[in-house]
Order: sequence, then C-alpha cells, then structure tokens
Amino acid sequence: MTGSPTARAAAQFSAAPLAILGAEPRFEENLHIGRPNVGDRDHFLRLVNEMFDRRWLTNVGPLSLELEKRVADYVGVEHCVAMCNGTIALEIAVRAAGLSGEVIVPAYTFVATAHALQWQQITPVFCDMDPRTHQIDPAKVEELITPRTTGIIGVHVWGHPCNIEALTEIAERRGLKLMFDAAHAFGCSHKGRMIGGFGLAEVFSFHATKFFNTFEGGAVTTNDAEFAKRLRLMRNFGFSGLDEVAHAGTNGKMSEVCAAMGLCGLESLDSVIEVNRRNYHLFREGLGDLPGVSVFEYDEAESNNFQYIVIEIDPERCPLNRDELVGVYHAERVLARKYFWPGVHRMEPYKSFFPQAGLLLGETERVAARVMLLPTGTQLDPGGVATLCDIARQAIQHAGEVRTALQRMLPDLQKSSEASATPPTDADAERS
Ligand code: T4K
Repeated sequence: MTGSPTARAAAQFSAAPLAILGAEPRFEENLHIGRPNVGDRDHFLRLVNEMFDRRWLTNVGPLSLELEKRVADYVGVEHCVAMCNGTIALEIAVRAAGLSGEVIVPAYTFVATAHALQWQQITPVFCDMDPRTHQIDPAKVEELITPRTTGIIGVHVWGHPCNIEALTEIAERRGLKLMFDAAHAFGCSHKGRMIGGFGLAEVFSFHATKFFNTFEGGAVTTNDAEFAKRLRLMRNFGFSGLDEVAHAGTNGKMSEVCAAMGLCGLESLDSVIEVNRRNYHLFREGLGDLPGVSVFEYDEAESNNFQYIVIEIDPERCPLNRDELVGVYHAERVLARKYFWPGVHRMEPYKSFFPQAGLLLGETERVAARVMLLPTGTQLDPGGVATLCDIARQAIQHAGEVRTALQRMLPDLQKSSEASATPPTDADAERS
C-alpha cells in the first residue's frame, strides 16, 4: 500500500507516522498473533536424536508418557492423556463422556468447540456470554436446557475461568455432564487451583499458536480413572492389547517429536509467562488512557498465562471503530485479529441450521463486534509494545484523516475481495 497514489496524497497533509496515511509501515515483516514461542533448541534436538536412536516415533512412546506425567503434575490432576491436537482431544472427550442430543456451548469461542460436537451429530446449542468476563453466562445456560440436553461444555475464553461454581451447580442439579474446553487456559488457575481438574474433564490445545506448544497437540486431563482409561483406548483405535479391540476408537495419539517439543516448552514456561505478563502490563499502561479503548482484565491474584492481548473498542467513545483500527494495524504489517468474530452461530453449518440464533445472543454479538487481539509473546520486546500502542494513539488522534484514507481504500479492497470470492456468472461470460 505504501507508495500508492492514495497513500502519497494523504502523506502530504498528515504529520502522523501511520502507514494508512502514507508513511512506511512500522514493521518490516508481518507481526502475527500466535507467533510460536520456541524453547531451548539444543534440548529439543537432543531429545529428537535420542528418539531416532530408539526408533520409536509415535504410539505412546517414552517422550509422550513423560509429557503426560509432567502436565498432570503441573495442573495437579491424576490423569493426563496426550492427543494429536485439541480438536481431536475434544471429540474423543465428548465421545468418552457419552454426550448425545444437545450440548450447551458458548457462541463466543473458536469454531472447534462446536465442530467437535457437530462432527458426531450432536447439536451445539449456543449460549450467550457475560460481557464483563466474556465467559458463558450460567443464568442463560439454564434457559437452554431441554429433555435432549446431555451436557455443558464451558470454554475458559482467553484463559479466564468460566463461572465454574455456577456451571457445576447447574450440571449437578440437572443431571448433565460438565466439561471444559481449556484450550486457552494452560497455566491458569481458579481460586488457587490450576485449570485442568474441574468438571469431568478439561481439554487443552498445544497448537503452535498457543503460548505453550507441541507443534500440533492437545491433552485431556481428569481425575476420573475410568474416564481416563476410556480416553486412552479411544485415542488408539480402541486397542486394549495386541489384536484386541475393546472399544470404538480413532487415532488421536501424540507423536514423539511433538512430545519432545512439549518437554522443552515446559522448561521455559515460566519465562514465557513472565514476558507475556510484562507485555500485558505495558499494553495496559500504553492504551489505558485512550478514549473507548480497554484491555481485557485478568485476575492477578490467580495464575495467568497472559497469552492474549484482548482489546475492546467502545464505538460510542472511541473515534475509530474496531474494524477501522484493525485496518490501521494491518497497514503497519501488524496482523491484528478479530477473534471470535462473527461468533460461531454465524458460521456454517450453524448459521444455516439456526438462522435466528443471534436473537438470543445479544451480548455475544455486541462483544464480537468490539474485540480485537494484538500480538504478544517472545517475538515482542518493550519497544515493540510501545510501537503497537503508539499506532493506536496516533490513529485515534488523527481519526478523521484515517477514516477518510480507509474509505478511499474501501472500493479497491471491496473490488479485489469480490473478484476473488464471487464465481463468474453467465452474465459475466456474455459481457466478456
Ligand atoms: N478450542 C478453542 C477455544 C480454541 O481456541 C482452539 C484453537 C481449539 C479448541 C482447537 O485446538 P487445536 O485443534 O487447534 O489444537 C488459530 C489456531 O490455529 C487455533 O489453534 C486456535 N484455537 C485459534 C484461536 O487460533 P486461526 O485459524 O485463526 O489461525 P492460524 O492457525 O492460521 O494462525 C494464526 C497466526 O499465527 C497467523 O497469523 C500465522 C501465525 N503462525 C501460525 C503458525 C501455525 C505463525 O506465525 N507460525 C505458525 O507456525 O486458528
């Protein structure tokens, strides 16, 4: 975009060092949300060499068993079952719990939470959130229970715990299974207890974009020995012995190279959290006084991983809206994201199944239109955070020019996205 006629014209009347107004982008390369943290490479390569010497690459080898033990100790549970990714871990946990019919989940989550149900012909019933915490609202869960409901899956969005007590009380009183999608919450605690031990089971994602990663990976943690046994059978085709299959199953095993990555990552977990914590505080200081801009709050009396910098833009008070700010960041090569916009209920197949779902999801829709995420993690030093904060400050101070520049760019952007999204029609063919 730099060097385009629009940008050059804008640069002539603006002093703001913003790429959207014609300056050079502040970052030379794209800055991603979820850039992986990489631990001690020598340690990792040593473990991988040993793995090659053993010629044992997957199928619950010594590295994945060691990782399971270390994760179980870390979160303080009896059993950890490592899996190939968080989505399969969810699917297996849902199946092992015997869920069927309808299961209540938040609409404000990554689509995998709902897909893990839908994939097994279970209907996800979308529940609204508490806008203060972004977590599923227990009062609204109760209203969605029908004779077909068999369970509730809470999601600890951003690593902030759900209202675990209220959900537990409802599940017990109504005879429902309760599990948690804890994909964001490794290293987080609730009332001094680590996330991982609540409900029947909790499911972690160790995807590359998570602050702790095993390339691809995940785990189910539980204190229920029978449940853990079922999970282990199901993740390995149901094999209970050589040539002996005791259960329906799939392939959810974590490979040894992934487990090696996890074992290295555990060594640097505390230092990564420290970097995230530092960045989080710098973001709060750097953005806190901007009108209509707030940074999602974590309870600092608890353990947090601070892996997401979640910014909420109040369109009544901020001179730019969320989408405009995202546009400003993208011009600077900062790939800010709009998680979890537009809400899972507005994605397929759910939006075709439940076209009116939004009517019951007012808070979800309002929050999803206001939230954006900025990068953090070990890729970002304090100078980088200061630059990210300055971009928002400059954009807000020059909101009028920024909006004009964005609007000038809009027809071009629309044209190019329509061209790539719309298949040619017969009329197009005739015209050409
Ligand atoms: N439940 C919840 C609540 C979840 O948030 C997730 C996953 C799951 C369940 C399922 O767990 P997994 O099956 O994934 O283990 C990303 C992640 O892929 C996904 O794991 C995560 N949640 C979700 C919140 O974010 P996308 O499709 O939005 O982004 P993606 O993966 O294309 O990458 C994000 C950014 O990271 C990009 O700008 C590129 C950058 N990146 C990515 C990779 C893989 C890198 O810089 N390096 C890399 O190696 O889903």
